[in-house]
Amino acid sequence: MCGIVGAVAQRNITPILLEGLKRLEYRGYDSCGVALHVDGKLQRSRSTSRVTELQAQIDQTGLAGFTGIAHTRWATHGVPSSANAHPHFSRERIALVHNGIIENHEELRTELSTAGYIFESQTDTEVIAHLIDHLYHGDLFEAVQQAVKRLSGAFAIAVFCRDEPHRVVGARLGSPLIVGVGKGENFIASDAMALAGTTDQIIYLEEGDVVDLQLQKCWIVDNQGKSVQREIRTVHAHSGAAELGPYRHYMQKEIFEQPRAIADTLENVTNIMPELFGDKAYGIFKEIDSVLILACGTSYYAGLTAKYWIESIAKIPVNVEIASEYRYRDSVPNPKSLVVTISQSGETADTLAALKHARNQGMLHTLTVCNVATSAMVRECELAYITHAGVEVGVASTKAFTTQLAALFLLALSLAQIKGRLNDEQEAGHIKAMRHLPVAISAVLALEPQIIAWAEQFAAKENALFLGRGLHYPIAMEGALKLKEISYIHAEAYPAGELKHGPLALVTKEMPVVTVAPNDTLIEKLKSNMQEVRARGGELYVFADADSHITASEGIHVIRLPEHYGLLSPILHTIPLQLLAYHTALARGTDVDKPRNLAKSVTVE
Ligand code: HGA
Repeated sequence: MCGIVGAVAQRNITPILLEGLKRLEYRGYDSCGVALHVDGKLQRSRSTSRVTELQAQIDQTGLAGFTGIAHTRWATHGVPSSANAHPHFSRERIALVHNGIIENHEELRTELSTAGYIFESQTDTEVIAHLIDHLYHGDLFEAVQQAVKRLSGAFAIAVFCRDEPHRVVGARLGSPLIVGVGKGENFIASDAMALAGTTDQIIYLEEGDVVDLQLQKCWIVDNQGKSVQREIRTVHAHSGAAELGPYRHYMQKEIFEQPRAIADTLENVTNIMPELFGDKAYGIFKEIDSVLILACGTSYYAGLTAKYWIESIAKIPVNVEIASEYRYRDSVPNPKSLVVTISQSGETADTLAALKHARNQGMLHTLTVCNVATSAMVRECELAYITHAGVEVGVASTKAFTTQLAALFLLALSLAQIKGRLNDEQEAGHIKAMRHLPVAISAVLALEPQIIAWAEQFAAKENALFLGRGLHYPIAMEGALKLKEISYIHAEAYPAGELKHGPLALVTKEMPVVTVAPNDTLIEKLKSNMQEVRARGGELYVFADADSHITASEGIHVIRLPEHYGLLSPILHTIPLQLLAYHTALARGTDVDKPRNLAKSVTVE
C-alpha cells in the first residue's frame, strides 16, 4: 500500500527518497512520485510505472534538492494516473503526500472550490494540500496543526512549503508514521524499513501527533497541541527487498522457505510456557476465560484454525471476527477475554482499529501474533509472539500464514497448560511433532511435480470449489483465497458437509473440486461427501494423507501427502494448496507476486 518518505538535509536527498521508495515497493503500489524544493520552487516527477522508471525520469531531468517528499500510491480515490499520483501541490506553494482516506473530502472539496482552489486530481488527498494552503500564514507547522483538526478519516501526511525551504511537517491519525533522526538532517517515513541504511534512530509518532522537522530540530506536539517528547529507539529494520535466488517468483521462494521459517519461529521453544508470549503472560492467561481473535484475509483463516485448536486442546471458548466488521459491530464485550490480533505486517489498518475498538470496550488483555517486531501492532499489544517468517514479498501470503499457525498452536498449548489441560507426556509429544515439522513440510514440498500436472488442467478453468472439514475447513478457505488472489479463478470453500445445502447445484464436469482429506476423525464423512460430488459428475482433486485409503479412480485424482500429522496437519495441508495456486497462476501468465488490484500491507481501511 501507500508509502511515504521525506527528508530535510544539507545534501541532495533524491537518492535517499528513491531508495526509501524502493524499500517500500514490496507493499504494492500503482504509481509513485517525488517532490523537491528547488531554487525557491516546488518541482516534482510522477510515474504510473515502477520506481525504477521514476528514477530514470529523474536522472534525465536532474531533479535534486535538500528538502522533499516521496510516495508510492495504492489508489483508493481516483484511478491510478499521473494526475492522481502524489505528491499533490496547492498553488505551487504546498507539496503533500498522504497515506489513508479522508472521509469528509467531498465537503472540504466543495468548501475549498468555493474559496477558489482548482482541483487537478480525483483524490481525497488533494483537499489536504489545499486546506493547508488555505490556512497558511507563514508557519507551516501551525497550518498543519489547524488543518488536521478539520480532517476525518485516517491519515499520515508529510508536507513542505515553497516559502520555508528547510522544513518538513508530518502528522498522523490512524495510519503509521515514523521520524528518522539524523545528524543535522531529519527524515520521515511510513515505515522504519524505508530509512534502513540512512538512520536507525527512530521515533514512532503516536495517534494525533504533528511533527516539525528542520535540520537541527525535531519538535512534536500531541493532539492537544502540547509539546511532547517521544522516545528515540534504535531500530535495525530489515530491507524490504530480498534476493530471489534460483526461484522465478518471490511467492515460490517463500513457499519453499517454509521449513526454515517454521524452524526459526519455533527456535526458542524447548518447552511450553506462557512466557513465550511475554513476561506478563502467566498472570493474563490465568485470568482470562475466553479468546477473541481479530484478523483479516489469510490471517483470519489462521485465526479460524486456532479456534479449533484452542477449543479442543485448552477447552476455552474462542470467537474469531473479521476485523473490518468487528470494529463497527455492536458486540458484547467480555473484559475477561484475551484479544488476539493476527497480522503479517502489524500495520493492517482494520486490525489495528479493531484492537482499539476492543480496548475501548474494556477488553484490556491483548496479544498479537505478528511478523514485524517493530510494528504498531506489537507496540500496542500487551503480549506478542513474533513469527520469524522473514520479509514476505509476494502479495499472496504463504510463509507468514504457516508461521502464524505454528505460533497459534503454541498459544493453544500454553493456554491448555495454564488451565491444567496439558500433561507432561502430551507436552513432550507436541514439542516433538513441532520440531519435526520442517522435515515433514520438506516432504510435502517434494510433491511439486505432481501438483504442476494438476495446475495445467486448472489453468483452463474459471471456477473451483474447495472442500475441507473440521480443522481443515479454514485450510480449504485459505486454498481458495490463494487461487483467487493470484490466478483470478473464482474459487469458494465449503465445509464438505454443507455441499448438499446449496453448492452442489454448481457441480458439473467443468467444476474441479479440490478436497483436503487428512486421515482424521471425519475422513469417512468426507468420503461420503466426495461421493456426492462424483454422483453429479464433478471432478475431484484430492490431497489425501497416505494412510487415508483414498485411491484414484475415474474422476478422482489423488496426490498423497505423508501419513496423518495429527493436530498439526493443517500446516502440512496448506503447502500443496499454495503450490497449486502458484503453478496455476504461472500457467495463466498472471503477475504472481503483484496480483492486480492487491497490495501487500493493507494500511488503509
Ligand atoms: N486516498 C489516497 C491514498 C491512498 C492510500 O493510502 N493507499 O494505501 C489516494 O487514493 O491517493
